[in-house]
Amino acid sequence: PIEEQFVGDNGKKTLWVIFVAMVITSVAFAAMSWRVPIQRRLYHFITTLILIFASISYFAMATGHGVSVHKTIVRHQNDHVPDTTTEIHRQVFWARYVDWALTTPLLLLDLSLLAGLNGAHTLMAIVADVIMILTGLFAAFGSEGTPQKWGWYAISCFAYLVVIWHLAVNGRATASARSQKVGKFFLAIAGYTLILWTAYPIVWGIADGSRNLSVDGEIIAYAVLDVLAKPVFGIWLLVTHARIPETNIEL
Ligand code: RET
Repeated sequence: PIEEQFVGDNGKKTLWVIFVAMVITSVAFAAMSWRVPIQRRLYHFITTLILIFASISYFAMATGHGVSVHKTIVRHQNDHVPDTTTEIHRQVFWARYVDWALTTPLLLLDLSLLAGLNGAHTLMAIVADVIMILTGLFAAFGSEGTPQKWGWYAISCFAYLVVIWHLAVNGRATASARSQKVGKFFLAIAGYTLILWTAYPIVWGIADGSRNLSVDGEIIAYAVLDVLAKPVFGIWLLVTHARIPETNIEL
């Protein structure tokens, strides 16, 4: 038998709603940047860019373009009758990986600049992040329907630990060296980021990995995470940055 796991009405509606939310936030962040001198718009620039990429990716998913159908064959073994198989056809949204490959490095750049992390640590965190997303892409697409995808998943998780190490250990030290205020703010926003980002591989494992969550359920779970990781993160960063002059970076 064939089991079809496709997007439904709730999923479609959610994609459109988040697309609109991302566009509105892009415009709002651009507008916020006009209120500060052009030399001080680095965080605004990076954060607006993150929202623009997210808008494009959600548009691609909502229109049904950033998606492909995947086939997995599940074998049911039993002792008495011949083995039976189920073919699972599931929609996988590749537009997410394009989005993540661009926006997670930019989010890390925001955090690195805030912490005053040096160029070497920033670069290594970003490289590990790109490896995390690309191996996650292989987990989802390069090993369709094979158990080896969990191997790619494990590599991706390892790269994620490298990202965390750079940010949590080195970022925290440089942030608190800048000033007590910067240290406190970095601890809060990086802790928030850590919790949110860790939810992504969990959702992936349940949805894409083991196919135990419907496509609509997956869309809604990622939608909540995306709103928290981009618009909410961005507002928090830009508003607080404006109140802490020592986080300024002159271009
Ligand atoms: C994957 C699957 C493989 C294992 C790991 C993953 C991590 C993904 C992360 C995504 C973060 C996305 C964000 C989007 C912004 O809106 C690729 C899901 C570790 C951490 C923050």
